Amino acid sequence: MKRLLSIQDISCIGKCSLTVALPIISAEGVETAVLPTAVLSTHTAFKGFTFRDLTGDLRAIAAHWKQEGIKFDAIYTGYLGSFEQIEIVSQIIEDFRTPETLIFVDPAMGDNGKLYVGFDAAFAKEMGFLCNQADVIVPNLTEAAAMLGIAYPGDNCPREEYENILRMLCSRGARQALLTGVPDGTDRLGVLALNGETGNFSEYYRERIARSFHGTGDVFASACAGAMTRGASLPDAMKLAVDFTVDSLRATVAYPDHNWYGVDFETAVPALIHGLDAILKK
Ligand code: PXL
Repeated sequence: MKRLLSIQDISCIGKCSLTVALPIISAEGVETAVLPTAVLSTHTAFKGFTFRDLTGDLRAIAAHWKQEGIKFDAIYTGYLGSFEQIEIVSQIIEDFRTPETLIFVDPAMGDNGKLYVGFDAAFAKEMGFLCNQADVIVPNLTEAAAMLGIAYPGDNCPREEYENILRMLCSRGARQALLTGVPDGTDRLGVLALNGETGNFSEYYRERIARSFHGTGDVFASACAGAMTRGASLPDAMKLAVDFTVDSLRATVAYPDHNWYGVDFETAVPALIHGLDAILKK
């Protein structure tokens, strides 16, 4: 069985980061080890959340794994809370990566043109350096623009602009870059990816669901990272992950009194498993 290490916070309530990555990637048939970077009572969209920083533990945990000879087939990083955490995570990636390890970085920092509470342009630049070490990165437009230090392009610019953003991200070092939240006309939304080694673009769109929830990017990234760890290509994994995200959103809004803080991805897990099986049998 493949083993993936997921490095991000654990928000006890909120359905994002590790509470999303663990169930989704496990369901995809991948052992999911975790390195929790912080414990929060809720994600940061709630008011008054508690925050226990675990930065001081990260190096010792990784050193113990080294001593035990533990290896990972993939390392998937998400929300990170400080410059120091980015630096430590970058070091852990270098210490544990082999030519076969999949390094998958979701620079979870913002959405809809705004960075989350506590992040600024300098932090985004630092996250950009982590992305340069990765095999696959999956920023949304807000995160990509912030890392490149360009203005948020909005979500109705010409397609060439999205392609240029991907070229810039790959030219900095990421082997494959994928943009989430890319529009296709007014009523479709999806992902556009560039394989920096072949120069090939791939894309996949579904109907736009006019609601947004926290953690949706984590649902997408987890499904995509897990599928790639099983051996799916990025074009196959991203389709699977977009369908899973749309299914999760649909399941959420189907309830009149649905959560405002996260998506009901749990309902969509059976279809995710079948979809991944179909890809692996191709
Ligand atoms: O990736 C979403 C996320 C993860 N972790 C924390 C967050 C958020 C989004 O707000 O606050 C702590």
